[in-house]
This record gives sequence, C-alpha cells and structure tokens, in this order.
Amino acid sequence: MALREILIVPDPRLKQECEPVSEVNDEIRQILDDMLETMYDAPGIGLAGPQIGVMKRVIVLDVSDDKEKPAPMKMVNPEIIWESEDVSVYQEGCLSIPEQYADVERPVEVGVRYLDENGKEHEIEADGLLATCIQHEIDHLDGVLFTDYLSALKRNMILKKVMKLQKAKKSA
Ligand code: GNR
Ligand code: NI
Repeated sequence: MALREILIVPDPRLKQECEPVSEVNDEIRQILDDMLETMYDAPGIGLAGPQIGVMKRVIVLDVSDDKEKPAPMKMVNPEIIWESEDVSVYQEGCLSIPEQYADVERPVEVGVRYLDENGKEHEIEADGLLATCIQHEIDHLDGVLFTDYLSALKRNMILKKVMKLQKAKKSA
C-alpha cells in the first residue's frame, strides 16, 4: 500500500470526467488500497480517483463512527440508479478544497449499482451520511465539486481562500 498525494483546487484534473473501468484487475485493486490508505491518513470519509490523479471511475468510503469498527467500502463504476424526492442538507467538506465547508442539498436516499474489488456487481440503498458521501464521490468522477452547487460568489470566495492557504503552506 502507498500514500498518494491529494490534488487541491484549482487542479484541472478535478474538473474532468473519468473513464469507466473496463476490467477490475490487480492494478485497480492496488489503486483502491492506496485510496483507502490515503483517505484514512487525511483523514476523510470518502475519496475519488481524480483526487489522486487517477482518472478512472473508482471511489472508496468509510462513514463509520470513530467508536465503531472500520467499514471500508470500495466501488468501481458506481452509478446512481434512483434517488428519493426527499432532500436533506449536509455541511460538506472536501479533501481537495481543504478547510472549507458549506451546506449542500441532495436526495436523502439513493440506489447505487457498482462493482466490488472482485468485479462482482452489487445494488444497495443508501441514506444519511453514506448517501451524501456516495453522491459527493460520484460527482468527483464527473468533474463536479460541492462548490459547484453554491453561488458563483461563494464558490470564488472559497477558491481564493484555498489558494491563499496553499500559498502560505508552500512558503512556510
Ligand atoms: O471527508 C469528507 N467529508 C465529507 C463530509 C460531508 C460530505 C462529504 C464529505 S466527503 C469528504 C472527503 C472527500 O473530499 N471526498 O471526495
Ligand atoms: Ni471531495
């Protein structure tokens, strides 16, 4: 396993659409393991391929409580197959937009189809934080960030803050 560098906005790779995975092989399994290690190290509750510069449709998640035992999930080619009409608002953050948070409205419940690390297809229903996180991660695969749901004014404010923060970090 290896830690990978997490890309930060405005990296253009975060705005690109990712390619579906054609075969779940050892290379993909290695990427998924590296992504989980990188996510736990950050720490975060989800991570998508493009955040480490892998332009493939792969995501990992773990929304378990600190007190619960870890519940890592690996998804290849995840798709939302249905969504509830009911929506909820979560304060979202993103490892590619460090230290910035904003309320985002999304469907409360979603149906998700994906392949596991052995290429086996699954369909699950997700709600609560898991549903929010899966939608946030699948958005990354389409080049969409949570700030894209905000006004242009708020989005630009957040981008400026992140760029200033990164500049300060580099010169420190
Ligand atoms: O760690 C993360 N927390 C989070 C909180 C609310 C909604 C979504 C997320 S995902 C984020 C990690 C990340 O950037 N994944 O792409
Ligand atoms: Ni994110």
